[in-house]
Amino acid sequence: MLFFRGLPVITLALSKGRIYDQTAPLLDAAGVTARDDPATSRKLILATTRPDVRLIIVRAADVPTYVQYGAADLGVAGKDTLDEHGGQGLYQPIDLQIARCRLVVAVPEGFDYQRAVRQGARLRVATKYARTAREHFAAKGVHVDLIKLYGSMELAPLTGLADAIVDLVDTGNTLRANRLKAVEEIAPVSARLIVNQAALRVKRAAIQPLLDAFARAVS
Ligand code: PRT
Ligand code: MG
Repeated sequence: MLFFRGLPVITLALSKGRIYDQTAPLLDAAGVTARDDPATSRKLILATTRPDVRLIIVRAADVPTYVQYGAADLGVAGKDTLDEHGGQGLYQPIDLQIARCRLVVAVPEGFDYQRAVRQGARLRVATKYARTAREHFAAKGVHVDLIKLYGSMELAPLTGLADAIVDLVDTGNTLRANRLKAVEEIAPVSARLIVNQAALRVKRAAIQPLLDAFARAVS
C-alpha cells in the first residue's frame, strides 16, 4: 500500500475523453482537481490538488480491470464496459448519470430485422460487446455468429462484414450518416463509480468520504 505522510494514497482510474470530461466536475466538487489536463499531457499518472489522491489514465475498456486487480482503488466506467468485463471484485455504489447513451442492435435502413428474426434467420453480428451481445440474442432465441471488432462497428454492415451491429448510440447521428437504424434497445448506459472490494475494506476511512462526495455531487 502506498502512503503519503501516513495517509493511504487513493488511485482513481479514468479514461480520456467523455468519461474524464464529465467526471472532472464531480471530482472538483469532491475537492479533487488534476494538476495536468490528460487531453494535452502525455502523463498517465496525474497528481491532484489532494496529495493523497492520484488519477491514472487508461483505455475505457481497461478501467474495470485496473480496479478489479487493485491497481486502482476506484474507477469510472460505462455500464457497457462493466457488463462486458463481468464485474468480478468490483463494488458499484453510484450511478454517476454521466456519459449516457443506449446499447442497441442496428441494421442497414433497408433491412427487415423483425422479419429475419421471425423467420429464424442466422445473423452475422459485429460488435466489441461480444459477451453482452451473446447473452442478448441467446435470451431472445436468435441464432447469431458474432464477429469481434474493436471500433467503427458502423462500417461492418456497409462492407458486407455483418448483417447487424451491437453498438452505442447517443444522438443517432452516426447511424443516420451511415444509413443504419436502431431496431432494438439492449440496455440504457451511463457511467458508474466502481470500487475495488478489498480496497474498500482496507482503506474505508480514506475512500468513504470520496464516495460520499461523489454521491452528493450527483444528486
Ligand atoms: O474511443 P476509444 O476507442 O478510445 O475507447 P472507447 O470508445 O471505449 O471510449 P470512449 O471514451 O469513446 O467511450 C467511453 C464510454 O462513454 C463508453 O464506454 C460509454 O459508456 C460512454 N458513451 C456515451 C459513449 C457514447 N456515449 C457514444 N456515443 N461511447 C461511445 N459513443 C460512440 C458510439 O460508439 C458511436 O460510434 O459515439 C457514436 C454514436 O454517437 P451518436 O451521438 O452519433 O449517436
Ligand atoms: Mg470511442
